[in-house]
Amino acid sequence: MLRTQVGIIGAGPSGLVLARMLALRGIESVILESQSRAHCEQRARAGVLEHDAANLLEDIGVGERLRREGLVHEGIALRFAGRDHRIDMAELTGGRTITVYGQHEVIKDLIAAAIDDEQPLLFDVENVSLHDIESNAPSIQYRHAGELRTLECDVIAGCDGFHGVCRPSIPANAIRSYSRTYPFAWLGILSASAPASHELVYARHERGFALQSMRSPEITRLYIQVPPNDTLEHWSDDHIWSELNTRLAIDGEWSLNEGPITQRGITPMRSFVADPMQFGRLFLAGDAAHIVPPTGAKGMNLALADVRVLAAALGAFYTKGDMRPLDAYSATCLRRVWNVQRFSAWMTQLLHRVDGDPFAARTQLAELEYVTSSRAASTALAENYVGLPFELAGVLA
Ligand code: RFL
Ligand code: PHB
Repeated sequence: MLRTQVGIIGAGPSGLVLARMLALRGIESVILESQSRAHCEQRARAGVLEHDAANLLEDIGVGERLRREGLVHEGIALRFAGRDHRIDMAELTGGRTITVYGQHEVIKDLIAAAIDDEQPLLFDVENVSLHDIESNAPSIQYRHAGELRTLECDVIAGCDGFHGVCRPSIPANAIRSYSRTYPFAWLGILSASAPASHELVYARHERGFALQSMRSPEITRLYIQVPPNDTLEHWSDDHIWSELNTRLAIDGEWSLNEGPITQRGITPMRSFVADPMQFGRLFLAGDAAHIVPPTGAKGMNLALADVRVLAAALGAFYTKGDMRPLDAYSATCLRRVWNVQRFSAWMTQLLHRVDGDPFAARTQLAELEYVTSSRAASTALAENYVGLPFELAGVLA
């Protein structure tokens, strides 16, 4: 039998950052992760850190490589009707920026720091199950290295992503979920070639959405909108490049730098919120509690915002015996979650093609023209994209 204060399930951004923030407050935790370390460190996912998310990683002591290798961007381009329209985010938000740094790089830095600090962190854990979550003494059962074990704790943090075991451990009548699926998915590739633009390009085209992002000055990350049930077998390399070239075409000089495709995948798009994000002594954070479509680049950022609230609430619980911030955890997080859902759904409808809806196509173009010509509308996009401050009170009051 093992004991800790906080049992954390999942070593994604939310679980690893939570453990670190707790350790900095003198609170013990154990992280249980079902995948191998190599798998966690290689999974290609998010790429954009909001202004305050990058600062948070620096504040908790894992910002050294991020500051050295991360690419700070002051603007993004919206590309439509053959032209680029730059949104100068820094100028519109009083100097706030985003940092382009792959999620798997964040994960590598967090795992290295956890190991340096002797943070208990088990990979390749199987058969995880939660017990007595309504009591003050919940526990987690799991199998590791062939042995069945039990971890007793005061609190469980469910940081195990959308397909994890934590959310389904909450009785169905104690949780409500809200969801929306979209009639499209994203096909994403990594190309071993230099990005053709040094800022992100979000393109709206009659044939569908396309995005040019990057991972480094040598690696381009590209996405295209595809039908929801599409599979990679339909997409030869030539087909992918020709579609990217068509959708990202612009009047005048511009062409993509094509290179070897080193990774590819298709991601379905959904919006999802579980309410409440807590039940008894189980607290859900990150993708375990909510999913946003990737158009706003918000998933990892929202996960970090959740665990920041949870770490502070657990701090109040352990140092002062004050349960109130923990009791308010879900309500505190959901304010930000719904605002980010709103923004992500808005960005999605602004840029994607909806088959058979010419009216939507025309209002979409009108909205893009408005967003790129009105300072008020550009500012609304910019302040949400770089991320609203973690303390929302002053913004949404
Ligand atoms: P994660 O990262 O899914 O981590 C959950 C961890 O839990 C483990 N796990 C379990 N462990 C133990 N027992 C079990 N039963 C378990 N079940 C699962 C998993 O192996 C995993 O290690 O969730 P977390 O920490 O909440 O982090 C969320 C983010 O990963 C996610 O929101 C982002 O990747 C979303 N996202 C983006 N977010 C951004 O902020 N900016 C972006 O630019 C951005 N782009 C993206 C994205 C996600 C994408 N995909 C592939 C979904 C682009 C894409 C294509
Ligand atoms: C990425 O670089 O992977 C990326 C960038 C912006 C998004 C989504 C993904 O909106």
